[in-house]
Amino acid sequence: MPSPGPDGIDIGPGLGPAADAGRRPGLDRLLSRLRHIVGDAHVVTDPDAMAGFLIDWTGRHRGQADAVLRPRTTDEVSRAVVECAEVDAEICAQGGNTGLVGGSVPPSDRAGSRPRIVISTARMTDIDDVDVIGRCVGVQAGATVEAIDARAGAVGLAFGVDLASRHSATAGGVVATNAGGIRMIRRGNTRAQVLGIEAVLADGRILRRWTSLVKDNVGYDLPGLLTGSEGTLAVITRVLFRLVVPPRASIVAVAAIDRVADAVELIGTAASRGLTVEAAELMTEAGIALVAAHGHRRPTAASGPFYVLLEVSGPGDVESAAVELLQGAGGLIDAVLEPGPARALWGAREAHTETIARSSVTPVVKLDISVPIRALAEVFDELGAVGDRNDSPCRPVLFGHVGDGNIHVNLLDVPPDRVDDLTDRVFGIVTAHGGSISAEHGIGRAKVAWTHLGREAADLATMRAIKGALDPRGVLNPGVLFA
Ligand code: 2HG
Ligand code: ZN
Repeated sequence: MPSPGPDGIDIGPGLGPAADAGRRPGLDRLLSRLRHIVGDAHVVTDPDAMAGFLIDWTGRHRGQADAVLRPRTTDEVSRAVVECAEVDAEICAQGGNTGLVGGSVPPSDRAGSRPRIVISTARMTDIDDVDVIGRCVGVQAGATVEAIDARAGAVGLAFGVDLASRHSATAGGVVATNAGGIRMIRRGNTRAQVLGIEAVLADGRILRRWTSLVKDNVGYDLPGLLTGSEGTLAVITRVLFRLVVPPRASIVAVAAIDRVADAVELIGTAASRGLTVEAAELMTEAGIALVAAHGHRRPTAASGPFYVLLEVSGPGDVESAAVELLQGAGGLIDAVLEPGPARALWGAREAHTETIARSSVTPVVKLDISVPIRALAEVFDELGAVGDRNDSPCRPVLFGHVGDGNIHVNLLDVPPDRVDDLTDRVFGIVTAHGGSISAEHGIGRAKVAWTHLGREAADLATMRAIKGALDPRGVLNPGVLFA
């Protein structure tokens, strides 16, 4: 589990199991039955041992629960959920706890009397043998992105999802949030990688849609529905992932550039010359200066207001094609390039999240948004200025997946009473440009109050109807996605 970010502001009552646990009918009996199912050692109730499961990565969201359950199999999850249903217990599923919107920790309040259990997938890490011909692999929900990719790599394939938190982020987590990540521009989001799913429904039944068939059109796309459902519809226990053929060779280039538009143009030119864009990231001098101050190598000798990282592959001599591309690029100040995977060149980009977390005196306000690519440059300008007003001063650091129109808006040193105002301001800019308030991190607890900005009334009502049908008692991840 990753360490939480900087010391958080406690936005709810105390961390840990509720002191008033005695007032929860059926809790003692539930805990004893859960111990019977998974073994004593895997029903954690000690406050110190539970602490890491009850605070999210950003340090902004702290929850309370009566126990953390660590099952090993789908069958154990199913039996545990049946027991929880008996006493109307709330269930929060948790993978690597690397989410950035508070969706992976339980609620902070204990208003009701229902018991509350965190189901951690930490022990569910099995990865099946890869189906090399069908190019897919079945994994348990707790398998990490890194482990899945390593297993695929051993047979010459790759996992289509990749992200900086790869060593902790899990299959269940990336599916529950429909994670994007750095390969989205090339491979699509997590939903595009999901062929099949196994999940435990709110009443304990096991839902299994598991087929590697390329064509299988029988009814609703339930794996697609559960992908991105943020733990509100079922507990995901296993996933059948599509695997991809990695490029034979790639080149990673980082260029210091004058304008956001130069990055957009570079990506377009690369594609029009027959290069395949494997990744395209944008950073600013504010972000690069911050990571450099924390010991990371500056990517280029000369600095610029913006930096674009481009990873390309293609037929023929990719290196020469990349050099040619950069030589003809507009607004170019300086550039370096290395053969992929070029982890060191990626380092400055991938260090952003951790470094930003360590550099803010208050938990970072993280707003993951997307806008149409044509509006990117203007939106970057407007977002860069959100902290300029005296009533809500803050330090913005913007970076993101430029090819997807996805900007990670990180606001540092935000006084706690200005969080909502700044969020309103950022989302105001985004919606005015026809963008989305959540590009890839989900809604979680952090953005529930703004969901109406992203979906129309009939759309929200349809989502609520689905939630009501699958979880009529509202026990699965309460407070996430819906108020
Ligand atoms: C990334 O792209 C992640 O590195 C995290 O989505 C973004 O820290 C963030 O805001
Ligand atoms: Zn991202």
